[in-house]
Amino acid sequence: MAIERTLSIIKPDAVAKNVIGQIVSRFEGAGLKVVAARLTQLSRAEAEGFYAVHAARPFFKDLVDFMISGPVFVQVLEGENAILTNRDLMGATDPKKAEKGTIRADFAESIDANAVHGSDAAETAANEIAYFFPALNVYSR
Ligand code: RTP
Ligand code: MG
Repeated sequence: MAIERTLSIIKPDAVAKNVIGQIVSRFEGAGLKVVAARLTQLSRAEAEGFYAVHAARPFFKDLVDFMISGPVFVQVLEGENAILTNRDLMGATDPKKAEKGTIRADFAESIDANAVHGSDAAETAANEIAYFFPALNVYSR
């Protein structure tokens, strides 16, 4: 299996609930390492740029409004199959459809306030990591 990196965001709802540590523990428990991290307040332009792929979707404005409603915890996770491992830990986009024991099933309220983001493929992971972290601020260990 390949060692990969993926971008994870703990969204404003989960930061407000004070469960950053509980969510990071799940990543660590699955063998993923945090190799970059920062708590930050996204600007509207940053959030729009990050979710540009969804710009034409009807939920885009609500999504951006939500992502700038409070600080987010952005991090790079590294490990075997990190992209899929993270998506499995997150669960389905809609927490009502997410499997028991996943982060979204346990911490998310709705499809809009759904606790976490995770890159969905190798190319998006590379782009999303570069969007938030210059290469010299990512620390393999
Ligand atoms: P994310 O990008 O945040 O990790 O979520 P995802 O891959 O599971 O879902 P995606 O299709 O990329 O959608 C991005 C975010 O937009 C919101 N959304 N709302 N109302 C809707 O039908 C709808 N569909 C998506 C969700 O908050 C989702 O996380
Ligand atoms: Mg997505």
